[in-house]
Amino acid sequence: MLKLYDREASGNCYKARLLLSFLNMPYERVPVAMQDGKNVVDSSYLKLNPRGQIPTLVDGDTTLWGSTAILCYLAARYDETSSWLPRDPARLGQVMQWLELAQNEILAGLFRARAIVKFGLPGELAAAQQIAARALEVLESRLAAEPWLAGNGPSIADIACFPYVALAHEGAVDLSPYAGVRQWLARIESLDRFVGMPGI
Ligand SMILES: N[C@@H](CCC(=O)N[C@@H](CS)C(=O)NCC(=O)O)C(=O)O
Repeated sequence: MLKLYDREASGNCYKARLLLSFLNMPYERVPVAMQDGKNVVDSSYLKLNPRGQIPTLVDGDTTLWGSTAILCYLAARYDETSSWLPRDPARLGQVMQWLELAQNEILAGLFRARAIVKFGLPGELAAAQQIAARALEVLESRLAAEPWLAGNGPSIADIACFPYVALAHEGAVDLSPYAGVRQWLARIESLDRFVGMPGI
């Protein structure tokens, strides 16, 4: 069975849990504790993930770390419809474009603001909130006119960008100026087999 090294409060782990739920895949969760802002891991975990972070996925002989890699793998391996990770080159490129936003402005902005406010981790809140606003403007530039980030249906682009935007309130980031983004959040939450996490 698939094994996900995980923590309930982690938005990056939640990305994997959300896709696994949409794909209706059973899996085992292995909780990783946090102490002083760092994961409590041993050398056997570092062999799986040399960064010491979560999430990490183990599927038989395949071990992958990082939410982006895990989303791509699960969709490519288990989504028989190819809708979560489209094969069409232009749409695949669009998905990758939003995965890039998820790993850059969304992490440096929305993730960091939440880490500072909710978990007391180091960082400059005002700077993180400014980057968060930039990420939300970029999302709004697409979502004001289109329902989904890439193509005309949900994909892993939406899953990758969703958690830290939906958790914006935990980083004192105001979503009220972004009507398209707020409608998109509700659209994702109304999909079949959607699951939440604490705060969502
Ligand atoms: N780019 C990575 C970021 C992973 C990440 O930041 N994980 C956090 C939890 S959300 C973590 O493990 N933090 C504790 C640590 O770095 O020791 C991803 O998307 O998976």
